[in-house]
Amino acid sequence: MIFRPGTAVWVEHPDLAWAEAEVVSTAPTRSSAPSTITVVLLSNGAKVVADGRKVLPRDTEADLCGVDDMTKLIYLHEPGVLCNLARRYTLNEIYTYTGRILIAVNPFAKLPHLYDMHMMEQYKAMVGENCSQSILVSGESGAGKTETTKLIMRYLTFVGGRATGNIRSVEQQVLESNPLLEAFGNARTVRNDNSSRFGKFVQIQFDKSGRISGAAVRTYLLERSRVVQISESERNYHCFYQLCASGQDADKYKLAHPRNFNYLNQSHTFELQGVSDAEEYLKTRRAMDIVGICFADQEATFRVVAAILHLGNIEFSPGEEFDSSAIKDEKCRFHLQMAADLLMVDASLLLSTLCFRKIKTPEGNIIKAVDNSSAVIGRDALAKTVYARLFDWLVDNINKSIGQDIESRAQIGVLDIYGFECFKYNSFVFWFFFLGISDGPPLFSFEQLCINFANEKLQQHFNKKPIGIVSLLDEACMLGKSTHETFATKLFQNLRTHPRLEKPKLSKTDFAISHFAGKACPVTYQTELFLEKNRDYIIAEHQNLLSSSKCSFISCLFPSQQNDPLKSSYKFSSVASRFKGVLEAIRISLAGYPTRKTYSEFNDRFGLLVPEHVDERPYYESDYISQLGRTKVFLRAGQIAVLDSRRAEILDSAARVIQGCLARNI
Ligand code: AD9
Ligand code: MG
Repeated sequence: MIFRPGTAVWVEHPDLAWAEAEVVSTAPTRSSAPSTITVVLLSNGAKVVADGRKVLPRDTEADLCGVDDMTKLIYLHEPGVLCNLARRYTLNEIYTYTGRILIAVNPFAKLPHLYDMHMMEQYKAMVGENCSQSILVSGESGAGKTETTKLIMRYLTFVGGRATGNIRSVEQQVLESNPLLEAFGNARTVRNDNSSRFGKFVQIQFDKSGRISGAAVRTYLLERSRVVQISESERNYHCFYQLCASGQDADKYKLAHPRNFNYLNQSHTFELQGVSDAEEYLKTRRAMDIVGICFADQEATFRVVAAILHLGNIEFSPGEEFDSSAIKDEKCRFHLQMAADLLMVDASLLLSTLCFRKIKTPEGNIIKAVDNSSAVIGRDALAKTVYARLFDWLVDNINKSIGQDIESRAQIGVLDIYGFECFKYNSFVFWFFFLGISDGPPLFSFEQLCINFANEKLQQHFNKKPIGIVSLLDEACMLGKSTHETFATKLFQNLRTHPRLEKPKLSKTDFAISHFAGKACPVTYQTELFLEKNRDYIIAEHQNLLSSSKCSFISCLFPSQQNDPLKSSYKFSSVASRFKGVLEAIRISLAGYPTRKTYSEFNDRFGLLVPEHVDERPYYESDYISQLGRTKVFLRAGQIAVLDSRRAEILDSAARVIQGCLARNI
């Protein structure tokens, strides 16, 4: 686009992202070289030479308070959008529409006036068109998705509530499912003190009169690795710290400060600013009461949480035999006994489950000792599995107790997933790399691939190919002989030419994807545990151990496979393919005609472009205007700038004519 001197523009700026400027001159373009534009910055009067491609038109007539819908912006480009959001943000107007999308800017402060009864009443007007709807909350980690989801749920329970005052009403149960799931599924990360480590889809069901009649909560891909492994300045799931701070209950389970437990002391962050874990524990118990989890089940739940902490403190040393392992010392024996007692299983069976493995051979089964590092891996696998089953049990219980309205035809679904994660640029992982503490660039795991993949789908920038990473992974998992090496080889063979897949030079089995999260973000993944994690299976010994528990709560978490007709079939189910279910639920329609103006607004601004003023080309030509509606003109992105530049040309030449006339007359 050609800018004439004096045109108001935005230029890219290293500190401010975009700065307001005015064009001074444009260097003539030679051949295919990009043009350069000299501009003067409004902030300090400095002259800057900018790349012509990084200069965008600026609307000098824009309202200083901003507009409540981005589609009202004259220029719908990055600086226009950011400037509008910034203007509104200073006025505590954190919500802005973009057609059917609502943008929320995280205020990091309580703004109660936005959510009070008075405000909710104002939005109560429409009981809708009696058809189901979905709300998708998307954004980077820490952007405010979960808080927004909770506000949406609060609003929906307000408009659809029965106002019975009953503390165990459906709407109250729906609301209280949030703190409960957060206690078990949220944790502190470098980006967010209360980061969701699972995806959540809540369907609120309404009856014919528009009242809430039931709800269903579905969760996706809890980050299991966090149970046994946490990075510096992060925390494990909140419930562990809550239980440790619970006073009497902690004593009952022989728990102490989190620093005493391997699963919590890998990071030195034990407390959260402004949060009392003891108080949070009481809130979690209260939420369990409201959701309808009986006292005995609440006790069993926390017994399992305590058992996991003790399990993590069972350490091993090399056994007497070659490549075998034994419990390290008396302290570890105490934790073994505690874990076994809390899980109500036999302590020696627990120990042998960790130190031995049954191997099938053509000659029959043999029992083989495992070395101490394999025993640790087995211990961690057991802790992760138990925790994941406990989490699933909580979700099932919430659903059972809230109850489903199977007759409901109108539902509102709210999807809250974890945000895009790439710590390379701004996290401790990056800095550790520089400081030499870590021995390589940050590598990411299977969970991050699923998270980032889902976020890409949200952005509609991932071109799904018939053969993709997930389908290759599923195929590898179905073939018994596959290893992560064969999977990586297959991946590079099949997707060799994919522009967004790269093979890092120093590894045969890692792969890098250039994700799109608003900007290109290259992320390197390690395939080592991909197959194992995707298979979602449980080690047979672990299954046998836990289904032998004398506590029915625990044995029910691990129903015996033989008694379960569904499980005994060899049907393959992969974590990644189930996750693609959630992806299919996602529909974002990108507006094809983002700029909308009423005919009168359009005529006020561009009326002077009508044919008699310009040339014989028709005014409403398809180059400019993509669609004409009944009351509005719909334009493709960028078309307003083209029209504006023609308008400026005409105004300029008109001004020259007037100046000429005036000069002659003077
Ligand atoms: V993650 O992908 O789960 O790591 P979210 O869910 O996007 O992330 P979250 O909703 O947890 O972020 O918000 C992070 C923090 O921002 C909250 O703990 C609040 O302190 C803050 N926040 C977010 N939205 C609001 C709001 N509407 N009002 C006030 C907010 N504070
Ligand atoms: Mg969240």
